[in-house]
Amino acid sequence: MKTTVIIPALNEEDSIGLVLGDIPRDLVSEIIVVDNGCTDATAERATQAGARVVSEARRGYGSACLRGIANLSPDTELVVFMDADYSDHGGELPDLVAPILAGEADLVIGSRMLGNAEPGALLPQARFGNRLACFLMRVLFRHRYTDLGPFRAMTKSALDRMGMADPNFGWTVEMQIKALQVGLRVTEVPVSYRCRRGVSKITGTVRGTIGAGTKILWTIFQYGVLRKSLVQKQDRTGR
Ligand SMILES: Nc1nc2c(ncn2[C@@H]2O[C@H](COP(=O)(O)OP(=O)(O)O)[C@@H](O)[C@H]2O)c(=O)[nH]1
Ligand SMILES: [Mg+2]
Repeated sequence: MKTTVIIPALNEEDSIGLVLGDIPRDLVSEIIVVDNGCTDATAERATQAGARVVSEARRGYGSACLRGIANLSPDTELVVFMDADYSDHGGELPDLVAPILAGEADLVIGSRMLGNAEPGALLPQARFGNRLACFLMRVLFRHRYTDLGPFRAMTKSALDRMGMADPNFGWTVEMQIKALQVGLRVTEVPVSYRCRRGVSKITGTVRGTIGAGTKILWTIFQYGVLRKSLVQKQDRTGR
């Protein structure tokens, strides 16, 4: 399957080359790094390391992911997302896509809870937030997720069916909820996770933690309690 990796990046010049260097190129047709207004050398380093760099002026993790999706070549069949901070192990990409290639899943979440997270790589607030979000999704959507990890793979058709929209921190949980709503086959595989290079923008900051925590809970509440559905969303946006 023609595979593209999308990597949202905000000032990750110390790590982007390492991230790109570990991705098994024989399995991947293209790597898109989304420069979300970097003020360092991330874009140059990503280009040097063989990625296609596209820019998104609107800040936010989801906005960057959406820009990456808008730049997929039309024949892409499989899409992988991962972070730019060298926390995810790109070398594990074959394990992540295996259930899709075997025809057994449409969406695969790399779970750091089932896998090996290096001590300190997942901060206590991130662990707590993941556990709480997964508990709420289990209660409201009757599916047992163990993580909201960024390293994930899906078919392009699954991605299209989910109609992703969140511009920032709600991105991962929105995807996991919509996957259930549209009836995708979802699975998790254990992945490793290492301490990031450079400076954390989300869970390593008070602002990021509060912003992400609030947005994740609000997203679950909207879909689970207010019953905002994908269909309603599509009506509103005209898509
Ligand atoms: N495009 C984009 N990427 C972001 C933004 N904030 C964080 N990132 C990227 O998203 C990933 C996760 O952010 P990170 O700071 O590592 O969050 P943490 O893992 O929770 O500490 C990294 O690859 C960042 O470069 C943002 O506003 N826009
Ligand atoms: Mg990180």
